[in-house]
Amino acid sequence: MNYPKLPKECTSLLCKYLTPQVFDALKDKKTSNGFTLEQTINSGVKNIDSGIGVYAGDEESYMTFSALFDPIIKEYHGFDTSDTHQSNLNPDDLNAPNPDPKGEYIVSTRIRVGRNVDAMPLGPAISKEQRDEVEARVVEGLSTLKGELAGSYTPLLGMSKEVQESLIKDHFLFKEGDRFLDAVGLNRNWPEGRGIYHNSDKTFLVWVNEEDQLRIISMQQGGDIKEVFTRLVTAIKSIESEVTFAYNDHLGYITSCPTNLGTAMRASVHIALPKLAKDMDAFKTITDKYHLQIRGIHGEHSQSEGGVYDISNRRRLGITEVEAVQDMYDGVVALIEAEKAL
Ligand code: ADP
Ligand code: DAR
Repeated sequence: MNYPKLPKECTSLLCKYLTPQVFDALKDKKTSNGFTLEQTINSGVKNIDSGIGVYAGDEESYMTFSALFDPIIKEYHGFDTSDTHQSNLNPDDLNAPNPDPKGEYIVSTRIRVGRNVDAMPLGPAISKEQRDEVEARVVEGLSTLKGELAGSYTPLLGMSKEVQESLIKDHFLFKEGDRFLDAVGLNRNWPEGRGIYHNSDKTFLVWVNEEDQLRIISMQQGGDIKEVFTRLVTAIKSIESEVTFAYNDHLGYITSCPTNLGTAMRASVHIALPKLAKDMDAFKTITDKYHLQIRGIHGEHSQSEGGVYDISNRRRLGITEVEAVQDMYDGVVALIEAEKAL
């Protein structure tokens, strides 16, 4: 493998930290699953508009290619190699009374975590047989869900295009053919082994074998962030009684993308801020202060519509789940105050 051609306009963390020295140190290494440096960086090499540009094929990748992952993790999360991650999934520790009880600003709230099955390769390095085994084990774990969480699992294989497109349009299902995921092999054998679980009113959902092996999602209309978090925690604990998740004391919950390590949690609101949107400098001053990320309303790499934005916590590693949700909550309170002031 030769040093990749990385155009000077590339601003990803891959382009920043894959120096010729790091490349030479890593180019002949591979993990026990055979995952190579070339596979680790291929998404960022093929998609020069990546923000990060790297994915892990297994938990071991974070050690084998640490010379590249560590500076990326440090820059994205502010997290050092000597730091340890702490988890706190106790909703009692969250101070989050509904910041918009009249529903004037917050359209909907969604909190998701990524999880991967312990002792299995991650999506980029997994075989078809292993991925099918993950699907079967996760579906087994989903059968523990009771009460409002009870629901059904639908494999993507055999799902009608109409149903699939309707679920995606309504923000319930992952999109297909993501080029960033494709370049690292996360779409291999698609749609086999993939699917979606949800309860009857779609306030609780689980994506199986997309970017991570599980995306556990709680969501609802309005701004009752604490209720959404509480539902998610109840579900995580129920599934975890059957399925062991990949976790270590340094990196927390293990995910294929380094931006999701630690809590692997993204807590978001779709919020209408039409006045603030006219002054994006003021908008971004607030989101920077509260460590927030701005996305469009159809997920990552999409645009906002009608002054509605997807606002979520940016930090996921080195803070607890309660702190991640508190980051989002405190930032949303500040954004609503700024919108009101205008
Ligand atoms: P993820 O959050 O899983 O990393 P995306 O940002 O692509 O992935 O979002 C996945 C889907 O969830 C998209 O359809 C997006 O519109 C939807 N979504 C995210 N946050 C919210 C929210 N607060 N309310 C409703 N839908 C949401
Ligand atoms: N394609 C990656 C996305 C990074 C963060 N989002 C994830 N993991 N869905 C990029 O480098 O832009």
